[in-house]
Amino acid sequence: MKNLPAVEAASLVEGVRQGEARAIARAISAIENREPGADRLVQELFPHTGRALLVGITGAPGTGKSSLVNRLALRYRAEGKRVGIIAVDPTSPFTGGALLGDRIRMQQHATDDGIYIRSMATRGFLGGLARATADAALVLDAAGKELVLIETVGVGQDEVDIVRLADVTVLLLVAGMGDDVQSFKAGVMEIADVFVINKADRGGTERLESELKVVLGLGSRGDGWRPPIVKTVATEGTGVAELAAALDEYMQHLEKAGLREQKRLERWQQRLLDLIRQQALERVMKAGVGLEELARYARQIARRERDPYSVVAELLRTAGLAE
Ligand SMILES: Nc1nc2c(ncn2[C@@H]2O[C@H](COP(=O)(O)OP(=O)(O)O)[C@@H](O)[C@H]2O)c(=O)[nH]1
Ligand SMILES: [Mg+2]
Repeated sequence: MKNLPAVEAASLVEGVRQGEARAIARAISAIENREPGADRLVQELFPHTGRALLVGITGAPGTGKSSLVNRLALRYRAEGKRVGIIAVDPTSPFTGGALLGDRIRMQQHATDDGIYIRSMATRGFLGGLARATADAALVLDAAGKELVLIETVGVGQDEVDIVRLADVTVLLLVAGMGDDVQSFKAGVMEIADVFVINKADRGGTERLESELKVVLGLGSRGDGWRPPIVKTVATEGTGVAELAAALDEYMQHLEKAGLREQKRLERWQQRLLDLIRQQALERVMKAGVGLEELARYARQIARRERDPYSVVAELLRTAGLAE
């Protein structure tokens, strides 16, 4: 594990606040790699955060998330807003197509200081991915990005956790991609504030829209918001203005209903729980309990040689977390 020296940390804080791309990159790497000093860095950046709007963009691989994020970013840039992009798409860095897409996107924005793009490694996090992403978003917030777009694949608990830290969440669907509305995990459906049917240049869009309307019509949300459906052609930028308007409307709805603060509090409460869980787990692992030891305990418990509670009590004691 690398180390983040205090001197470097101090200059990083300054660099990030100036919006310097190199400092932002270094800070996010320190967070990703869990370098000693990374928590401290986030602590020092924290008072300079709280202004960015976090937009989560989720959907199955290939639905056009990257393309849409790209278009949204261009639109916000045209309005003079500074934009940060975090791509947490595990298919992104490893598959040729997506990588190419990301490269093109990088080049397009390479000369623009007002935009910063980062993809997050998605392996070896033991559930810490949501935390790393949340902290990366804080870095971009401290760097003065007014919008932080977070692209994530809409599967798995990690992704749901990531999406939960956004102020507003967009779910992309595409007609005929097998992501039939009924088959969608309830969790993902509930999480989306705005639905996008992308690739509207292809057939089946109307049908998917009416199916979606039926499903959405079945339930009502506690916050009184009726999630709109926006049709887009991300590759051409069609519908992107409507999407931006829908995001605005949602934020205004929250404001009017007096819910913005409440949502923020709920999010921090959730993040506190995540942090406690994560740090306790890290402490236990640092005390030498790895996957092998866990497997050994699991065997003992399965054979009824031990019970799970005494094992956990022992682990917490080993980590110095219990008497
Ligand atoms: N026809 C059509 N193709 C699209 C549209 N949006 C994205 N694509 C294509 O779909 C593929 C996947 O897009 P990408 O943005 O990488 O999807 P992601 O995996 O969700 O990030 C790429 O080849 C895009 O060019 C669209 O609106 N219409
Ligand atoms: Mg992508």
